[in-house]
Amino acid sequence: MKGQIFDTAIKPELAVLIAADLYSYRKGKCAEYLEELAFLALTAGAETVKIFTQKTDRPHSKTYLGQGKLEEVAAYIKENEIAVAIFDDELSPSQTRNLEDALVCKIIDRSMLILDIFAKNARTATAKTQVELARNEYLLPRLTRMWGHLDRQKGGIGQRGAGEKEIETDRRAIRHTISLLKDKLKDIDNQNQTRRKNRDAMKKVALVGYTNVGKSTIMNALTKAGVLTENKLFATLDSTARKVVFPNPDHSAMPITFILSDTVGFIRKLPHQLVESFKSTLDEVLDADLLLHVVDVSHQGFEDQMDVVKSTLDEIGAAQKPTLIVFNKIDNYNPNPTAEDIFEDTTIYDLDLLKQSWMAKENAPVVFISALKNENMDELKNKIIERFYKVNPKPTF
Ligand SMILES: Nc1nc2c(ncn2[C@@H]2O[C@H](COP(=O)(O)OP(=O)(O)OP(=O)(O)O)[C@@H](O)[C@H]2O)c(=O)[nH]1
Ligand SMILES: [Mg+2]
Repeated sequence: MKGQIFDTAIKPELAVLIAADLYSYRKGKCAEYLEELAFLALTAGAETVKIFTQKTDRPHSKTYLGQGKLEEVAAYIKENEIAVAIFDDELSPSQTRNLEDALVCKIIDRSMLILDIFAKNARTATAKTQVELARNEYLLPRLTRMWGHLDRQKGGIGQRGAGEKEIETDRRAIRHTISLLKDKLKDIDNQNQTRRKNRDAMKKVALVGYTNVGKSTIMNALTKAGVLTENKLFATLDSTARKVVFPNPDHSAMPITFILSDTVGFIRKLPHQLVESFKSTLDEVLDADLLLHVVDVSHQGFEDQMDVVKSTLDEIGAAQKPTLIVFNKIDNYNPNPTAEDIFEDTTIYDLDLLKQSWMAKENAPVVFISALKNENMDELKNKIIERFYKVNPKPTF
């Protein structure tokens, strides 16, 4: 909270979070979304000191919040020297401009926040290029706002012409950057395709799932790849591929070998510019023979997260892939109201019941594990093997 002494050299920026609590949301949904937004803010380096919500049909078209709520937020920001207001939706350029005027602090929307985290976490040339492209695409329609704002600050008269000329120059510069980045990504794409062709003879398995569910932890447990795992969002931005060798259950046969890849996590309202520019990374998913859809079963909103993953897979054209659902973090599982909804006839909401319910509910096979505590990892291995036999009646391992 404010006034706390931080032992890190960089002091986090103080932030307020703002969300429209839509009448269409089920109970508890807005709070869950805000918890995620606070986690995103923390990952980006901001400390949430206060949350504002407004019950509404839809966010106000000009100012996101209604007049009364806006004044309340403005007074709080002024009184508490808040540096940044973070909104749980993508704001239009004009909403951002109006909010800057009303709140007199930095205005960040959900898309910008996610882009910022991606920029912070990008390590390789590919990830950096992809993020840079997405940021420029996001920026292009917002340039007018930046110059328009400056014009008004300077009084406007006599500045307008110069401002517009500058906007045009900047727009041209950004368009040029975008086309250079696209060319660069095309080259990277071609190299990746060649690399993938070289492993065409091998079976491919890809880890997919919401961010922070434990994909990289599973990758490391199965391959000792040493991929960074962190209790932060979007720790992984690049796909890592490793060869995995399992002993064949039929001991006389050849060991089972496949390529396992770990890739970028998904999130609710992932900015479409990022989905677009991460296409080449997500090709790993399209190229896979089997998807391991990893779910954090200890997260209250895991069912919503599964829906987000399914619709993102649909968006990239991978919805029909053979899939094994891997419920992870069973060590951390706590019976919660979501489980209560599922098992309304019983008062025991233990893991076994959850397993039975999901096995019946999902068409795809499921497995429950803890990658961190190494629980049920053999079952996961067996299910992967079984799945291959099912996909290819005559396995080619
Ligand atoms: N309790 C518990 N924690 C786990 C388990 N598996 C992973 N974690 C923790 O969950 C956090 C996220 O793990 P990662 O493997 O980085 O998750 P990820 O899906 O790769 O996340 P991104 O790359 O950020 O999308 C880390 O703090 C892990 O230690 C598990 O089985 N149980
Ligand atoms: Mg990861």
